[in-house]
Amino acid sequence: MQKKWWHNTIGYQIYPKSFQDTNGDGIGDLPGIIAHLDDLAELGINMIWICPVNKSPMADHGYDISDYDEIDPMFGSLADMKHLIAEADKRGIKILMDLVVNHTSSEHVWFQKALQDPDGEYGKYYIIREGKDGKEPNNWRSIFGGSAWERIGNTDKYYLHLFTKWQPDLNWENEKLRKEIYAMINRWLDMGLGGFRIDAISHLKKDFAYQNLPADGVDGYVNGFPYFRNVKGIEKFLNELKRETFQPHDAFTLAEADDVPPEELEDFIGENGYFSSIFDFCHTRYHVNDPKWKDRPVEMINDLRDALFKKQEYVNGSGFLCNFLDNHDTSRSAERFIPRDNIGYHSMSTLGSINFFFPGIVFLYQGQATGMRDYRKKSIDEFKDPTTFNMYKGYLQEGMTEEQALEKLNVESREHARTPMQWNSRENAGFTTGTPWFAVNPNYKEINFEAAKNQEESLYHWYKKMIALRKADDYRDLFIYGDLIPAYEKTDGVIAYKRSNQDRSVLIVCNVKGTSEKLPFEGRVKKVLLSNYDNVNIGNRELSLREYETIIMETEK
Ligand code: TEU
Ligand code: CA
Repeated sequence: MQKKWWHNTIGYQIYPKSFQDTNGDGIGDLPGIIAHLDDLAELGINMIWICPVNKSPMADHGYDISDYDEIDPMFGSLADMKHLIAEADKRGIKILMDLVVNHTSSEHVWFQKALQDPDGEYGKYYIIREGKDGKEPNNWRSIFGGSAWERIGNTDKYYLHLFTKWQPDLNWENEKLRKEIYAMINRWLDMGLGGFRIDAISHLKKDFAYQNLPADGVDGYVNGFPYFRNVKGIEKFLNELKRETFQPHDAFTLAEADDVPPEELEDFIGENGYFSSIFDFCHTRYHVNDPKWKDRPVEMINDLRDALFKKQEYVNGSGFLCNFLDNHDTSRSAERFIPRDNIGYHSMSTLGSINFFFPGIVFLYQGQATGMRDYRKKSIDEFKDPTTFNMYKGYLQEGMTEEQALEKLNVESREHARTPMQWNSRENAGFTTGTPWFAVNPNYKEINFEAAKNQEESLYHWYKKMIALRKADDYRDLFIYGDLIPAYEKTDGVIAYKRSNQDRSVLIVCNVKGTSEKLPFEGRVKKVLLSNYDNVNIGNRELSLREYETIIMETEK
């Protein structure tokens, strides 16, 4: 495999609105990111992905861009962005911006012109169709709920929006539009960005038959994924996008591409793939909204383990998946995988280890290494996101009471990970001196970055040690290029694997449950590299693990 500069990526995702405010308006900003670069460098981070900071009316918190070439004044200026890139560079950190090109904001000048003249030049930048019998062109449901079509004024024309109605989908079939997008991407890459995280890229191509389908919900709409996700023909756009922009810049690209069929993984992330890496979501499906997983039983961990290993088997060394646990669209992973009463240092450090040493690259989300938790809301008014409100409406439509709907959102809403970053125990967790745009979790007095850093045994130090190990001269190559060999796959609640190359072999054993376990152990320990308890119990042919114990050890070859 050809070695690339980004193969040893230890990434960190920033949700800028909630990271650090520096001017007291209650909203995080670019100077706030600059202020914490030293903290991130100290943790061992070498790549930062920042969720969108372009000019935006913020209908979807920045995923609705109204000017690709501007930074939204809420976050700062273009000069701040350049300053950030330069300051990060000094610390060996590359910056990724979020590239949102499946859709724009409805306030983008292209769309405004399209509205004025739907049949004109800019009408062709979007997907505009005639209605049928006074209704939408078809009954696709938007990914965020409701119809995927919105009527244009009093005309009989509709535009397509897979996400909110404030995010009209771009028409990638139009070459002129594609050229504009490529030029814009190149302008950013010329500024010295490391590359991009690429939003919702699997939706670029739509099946243009636009047929009505039998409804699958009380709303009369249908989930249209087969018609607008990974649709045949998308490869033409993805290849061209890479050739015209990323490739000549040797940029790193991390695509949000859900559900890529296993046989196409090589096309996506192989040596000549469209992207450097993709986010793999196989583990985010395990959600407590499924009654089966409500109490986070050990069977869920078994299932999760099988899904993780299966995915790696599919990739089979042909590319680098991004192995992450948390992001801005999910509740915190600890809440999803660990029974509530068991959440603590041991369980969270163990959870953090289950895929940390997998082949692929690592991405942490802000607050993950600090142990931040979900903040349960007492009223629907405390939420901020259009998708949450759509879900709420849907639940009421299905006949749930307001309490039931709220209870569901308290576990399901994608906003949970967006509460402000908890830096210290001072007012508003040190996030802002003003009024935070989204309420700070009141647990910040105990759970915060400063406290975690000052504690000897903390999640922060666990992550820091894991990062240092992944980057250590003696082990780096093993963790990047070594083979992955699953271990103890039949033991309930254990996720274990070996990484091995011709020189070394490291075994990672995670007991992801609240009870102890004894495992047969034939190998010879060369060195215990990391353990989340004070000592380890490795006996004669036996490995004793306490609840949520994790051991990482080098064994004799
Ligand atoms: O999320 C995209 C998203 O919701 C879909 O990728 C969906 O999960 C998937 O396609 C199902 O297959 C991204 C951002 O992360 C999110 O915050 C934005 O709201 C959204 O795009 C729209 O830009
Ligand atoms: Ca601010």
